[in-house]
Amino acid sequence: VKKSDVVSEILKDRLYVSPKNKIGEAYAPTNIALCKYWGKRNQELNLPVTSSLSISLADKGAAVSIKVNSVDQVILNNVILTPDSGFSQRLFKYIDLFRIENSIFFQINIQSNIPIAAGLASSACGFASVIKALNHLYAWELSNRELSILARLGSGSASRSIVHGFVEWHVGKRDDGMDSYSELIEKEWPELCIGLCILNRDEKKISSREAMQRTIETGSLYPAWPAKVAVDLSLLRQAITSNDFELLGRTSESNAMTMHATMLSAWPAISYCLPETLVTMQKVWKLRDEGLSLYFTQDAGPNLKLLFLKKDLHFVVEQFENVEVVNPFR
Ligand code: 2P0
Repeated sequence: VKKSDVVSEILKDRLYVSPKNKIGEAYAPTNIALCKYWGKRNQELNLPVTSSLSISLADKGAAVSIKVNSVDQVILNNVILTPDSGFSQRLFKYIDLFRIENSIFFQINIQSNIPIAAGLASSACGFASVIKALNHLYAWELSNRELSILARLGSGSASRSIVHGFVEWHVGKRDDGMDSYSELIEKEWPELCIGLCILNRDEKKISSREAMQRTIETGSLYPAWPAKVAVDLSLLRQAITSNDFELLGRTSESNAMTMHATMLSAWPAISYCLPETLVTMQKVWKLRDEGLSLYFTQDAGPNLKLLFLKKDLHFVVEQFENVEVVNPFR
């Protein structure tokens, strides 16, 4: 099954019609996984080995506008990208799924307020906002389920960035991935805070795609990963339903540490930690020993995301220099 087969299956006779609107506009929040997506069973369609569960980051994300243009062009945060930039190429390869090449060209204007490729899921909100903007431009009126399947073709984690709130991406069983989509968990948690500890903004040296694949192929601990995810997903659902913050924090932190352990067991081993990452982890553990209800999670980069409740906001901001706080349910 190819990406284009999935697109035709979803859009059917709506594919290749002309844009209905002059401009397509959309916003998508980035998301942070509390139970991670780590490993693909199908690399073409970004089909995961396991389900995953995330929280969308409200106003941290990407706003996109797309309009028909005389040439293909990407403007990222007010800078025109050269056509051969990696970002531009990856984006238009995705756009090509929805047009007959050389028949229509687009200007894509992206405003993103998160560091690109610093392990803060920029591809997640990037592809999610682009598919939502195309949906607006063409007036396809796709459901969130269909949008999440199409966003996944751009980047796995993008399937979780269609909506705000807690989201579960169902692993699915089918080869065409029509049952591998994300869904809102209808539960709000207004006291929940996420603190973004940006320790380094450099582009990462190993992409998630490459790291996942190497972990699957050589990681001696990877076989234990699916069972760990099954347990953690169930604990997280329970934590969310019962507002049990300790359970949410403990499960999220343990899930992230286990994901990184699978990478450490690969060869050559992969570590996204910098010295600052380890120093910050130890600080979290020390504060927790002293009674603070504070946890972290880490993705494919050196930055940590802190999890805590609103009652501890002032203390956390005092303790962690430059932490940027997001309230996902504000
Ligand atoms: C996640 N990550 O669940 C995991 C945890 C990073 C660590 O999804 O190859 O950019 O585009 O499907 O979605 C980052 O990987 O990978 C990611 P592709 P993606 O958030």
